[in-house]
Amino acid sequence: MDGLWYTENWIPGINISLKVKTKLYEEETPFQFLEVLDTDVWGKALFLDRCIMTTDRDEFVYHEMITHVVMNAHEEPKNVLVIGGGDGGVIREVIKHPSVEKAVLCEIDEAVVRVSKEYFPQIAGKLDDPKVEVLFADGVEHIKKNQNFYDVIIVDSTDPVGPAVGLFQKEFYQHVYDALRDDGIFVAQTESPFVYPEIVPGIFQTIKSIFPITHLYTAHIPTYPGSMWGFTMGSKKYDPTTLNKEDIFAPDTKYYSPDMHFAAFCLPPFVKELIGGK
Ligand code: SPD
Repeated sequence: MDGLWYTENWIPGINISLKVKTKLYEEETPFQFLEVLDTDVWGKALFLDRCIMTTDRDEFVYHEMITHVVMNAHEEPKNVLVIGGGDGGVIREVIKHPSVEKAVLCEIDEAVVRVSKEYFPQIAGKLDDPKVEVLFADGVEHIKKNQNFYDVIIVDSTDPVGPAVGLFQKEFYQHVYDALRDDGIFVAQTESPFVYPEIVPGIFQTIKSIFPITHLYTAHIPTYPGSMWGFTMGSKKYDPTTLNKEDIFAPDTKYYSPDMHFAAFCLPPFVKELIGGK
């Protein structure tokens, strides 16, 4: 291959390589290795510990789909917590919902916020909105201290290695349940059913053991392993699969729509089998 390429190892035998124009920034933070690259095809890309977190070109898919499915399911989300998500993409989508009074971002690594504001203003640009509070803290500790408070919790973590390991454990999901109000709903990014079939079922079953309503849904994110990406939501009351299509709010979105809301829950048989469904 000619030129400069950056490779992320997905699993043994599968990598993704992006052709790179230049490296714009790198920093060894107290939590992870952060890089910003300018790529030929994907625009600027943010990497943490050598994994793609977001790119200019496909970030909208992930940020819209992790946000609007649960935000629409809740009748009137006022207090919303985003754990992780320091690039600000989820917050940008959350505050499009007029019912939101306060959106808290709890990001453990201030460098992610600082660097995203500088290199990804179109993603991070709403982090200074007056409705937004940014906390540089451990999400696990934050939810332990805020029981029965949030309407919606969105867990926009890195993969279950490094600083995010605790965000995939049963104890954490129980704290999320406790931090939600009686009609609260949460969603987490839960990896690729295609590339990580050994971890997706365990995460799904753990969430299902805590929440009365649990669904896995997917979206197609070209730069994430396998492209087909999974999200798992757990809810105390609202079921996003039974909404009225006319009530679905898709605020200036490019991937999410009323049709995509329902389509995302249509799973191919191999994914249903993976999570023990029919
Ligand atoms: N394998 C990549 C998973 C990353 C999920 N979080 C991305 C952060 C984007 N806001």
